[in-house]
Amino acid sequence: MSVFNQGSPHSTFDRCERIDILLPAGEFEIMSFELPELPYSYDALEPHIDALTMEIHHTKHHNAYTNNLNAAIEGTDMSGKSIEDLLANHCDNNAVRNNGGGYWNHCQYWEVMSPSSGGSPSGALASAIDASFGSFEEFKTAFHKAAMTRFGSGWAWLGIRESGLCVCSSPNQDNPLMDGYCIPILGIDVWEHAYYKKYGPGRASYIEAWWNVVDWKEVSRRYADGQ
Ligand code: MN3
Repeated sequence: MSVFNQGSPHSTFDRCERIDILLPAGEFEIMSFELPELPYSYDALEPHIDALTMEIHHTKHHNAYTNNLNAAIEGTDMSGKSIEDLLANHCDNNAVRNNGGGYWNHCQYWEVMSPSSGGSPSGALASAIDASFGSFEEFKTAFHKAAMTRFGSGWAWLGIRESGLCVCSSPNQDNPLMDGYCIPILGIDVWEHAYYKKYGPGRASYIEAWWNVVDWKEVSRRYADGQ
């Protein structure tokens, strides 16, 4: 099951039903986003991404975005809405924009990486990449450039547009779901907290190493879902 389903109202329904016995209807909050468990251990992506970076990134950074998102929507009419709804319709609220983006972006980041991955895509995704960029190598060059030229902190994305696949980047914790530019299917975190312990200021080295942990099966699944 996708981690994006965790924290939906349905996942806490049983607990809330019990709460409903104690409280008058309408006086309880059912929406709480949860920090997802990683689908692998913190050291699983070594040597490309080090264990300490993964642990801090997950338990501190992603956890903070999750908690701050819950605090931002608690007691408002945004409580109970899906993360996709919040990103598409409530990003005029800066706390939702920054922490909702941080929540979603990191959920996808953990899922599009896995040990024993790397290589190149196959099937329909490979064909789409060839059609949109010319070749897998040309796609990687475009993606690398987008990740390198994102000034300061942000993300680079591979996404689906009506015309085909695209590469783009976003600042801070923004993502393309906020303005509908594309449906992102692969995103790399280029905040320094994602790489500085191992690579120092060497963002390019981090990006090069990151290709070794991209899970193309998962990216292909996201491509199929987004069609
Ligand atoms: Mn991050």
